[in-house]
Amino acid sequence: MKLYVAPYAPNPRRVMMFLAEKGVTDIDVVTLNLQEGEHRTDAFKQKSPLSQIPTLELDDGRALTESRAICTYIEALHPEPNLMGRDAFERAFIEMWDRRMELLFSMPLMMWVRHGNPVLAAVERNQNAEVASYNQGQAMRMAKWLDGELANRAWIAGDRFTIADITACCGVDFAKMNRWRPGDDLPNLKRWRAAFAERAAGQVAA
Ligand SMILES: N[C@@H](CCC(=O)N[C@@H](CS)C(=O)NCC(=O)O)C(=O)O
Repeated sequence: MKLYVAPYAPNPRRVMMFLAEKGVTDIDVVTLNLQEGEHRTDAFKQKSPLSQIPTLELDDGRALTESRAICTYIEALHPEPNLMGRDAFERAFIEMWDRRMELLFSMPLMMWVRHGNPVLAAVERNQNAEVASYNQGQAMRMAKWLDGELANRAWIAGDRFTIADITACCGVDFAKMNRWRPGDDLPNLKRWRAAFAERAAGQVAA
């Protein structure tokens, strides 16, 4: 199998962190240069019609895009350590937290960076300062709420590490490009990020 990624890109990093936690090393990682549009070639669109990464290409030529779908596939191939839930309730509970982290936290953080950081002008070709500002506000409100949630537990979906932690971390780390990271005003989020750094997923370069 081949996994198409790019340096600094948060969604491919989500999959790379998932693989690191699983200890999976038998996937070829292919690095694309987004600034030079290597993901927009006709050949790559055959694999990823929306020109997005991560893209996982199976040995038989079938492909998956969408980071969470790729993680679901990896979880099925490598069930341990479990990152997406063991029974019906836990699977749904972790999915609930993962979707909250993706849609309500990491997405606004990423949109803030994509629309607000000049370094990404070649990738986000319609940068809009108002979009950046709106998403920054959404993300900061969510960060405060999440900080309160983490006052009473170690990890985002409970007392064990799951995909929801990986998803949140992708957004948090991407926002470093806009010089933001959880500080002393968000002590529980800061503690959570420090604990993340000790794990296998925490060793995957941002
Ligand atoms: N929902 C998708 C989002 C994928 C995505 O936005 N990937 C970015 C990199 S982080 C990308 O391919 N950007 C290239 C572009 O938009 O031109 C997922 O979770 O995989």
